[in-house]
Amino acid sequence: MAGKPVLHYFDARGRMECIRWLLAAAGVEFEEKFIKTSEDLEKLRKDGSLVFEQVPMVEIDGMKLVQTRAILNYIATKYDLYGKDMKERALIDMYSEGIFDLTEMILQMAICPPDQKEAKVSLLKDRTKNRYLPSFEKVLKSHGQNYLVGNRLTRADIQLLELLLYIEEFDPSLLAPFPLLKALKSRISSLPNVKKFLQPGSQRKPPMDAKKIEEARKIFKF
Ligand code: GTS
Repeated sequence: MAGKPVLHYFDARGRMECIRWLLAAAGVEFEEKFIKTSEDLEKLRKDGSLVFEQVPMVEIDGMKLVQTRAILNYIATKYDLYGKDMKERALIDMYSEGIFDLTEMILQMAICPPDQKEAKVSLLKDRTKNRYLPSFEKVLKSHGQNYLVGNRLTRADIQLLELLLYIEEFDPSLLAPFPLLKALKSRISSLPNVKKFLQPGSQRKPPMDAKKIEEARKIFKF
């Protein structure tokens, strides 16, 4: 039997967190090897473990996979969280990409220079209130189902839950006008695997504080 997937990344959310979420929601146990210094990253590069010299990297089923979306696609396919046919998959991809766009804005805001912060916060609030949350609320309203696609759990729901939790952390009032999204959030949060991942002590990561950001800067040289 294949061993647990091994996740190689910095000990923080970043691009790996959506992968942790998907594995956890699928009920898959995983190990983590944390990159603590630029030498650790260099070692992985020298080993030939990183196709494009970047992380996240996940060892799974005898492969060393990089590129966040490729990793998520593989896990979603393997654990049947990717819809039942091409059309469902196209919808899932479309929603996932929207979720990536807003999640990326949130992650970028956390590490942006202080003089850009106000503008980023204001754009983020605007996009959340006026573009992304209304769009997802409209999708749920249009079909009246319990999940975004095909009336069953897919990777899009998991990614959306992760995003909604970040939004709530950033400004809880932003979620208030969206009853269907709030209901989706509670529904997915109460699924047993997800509930477990939400408990303290799980492999879910907290927001980055100033010390973590500094560590990340040293490793990834941004
Ligand atoms: N397209 C890649 C993905 O989605 O996985 C981008 C990966 C990426 O930029 N990784 C950064 C990295 O390895 C680390 S992080 O931004 O995800 O924290 N940077 C080092 C480098 O040399 O690019």
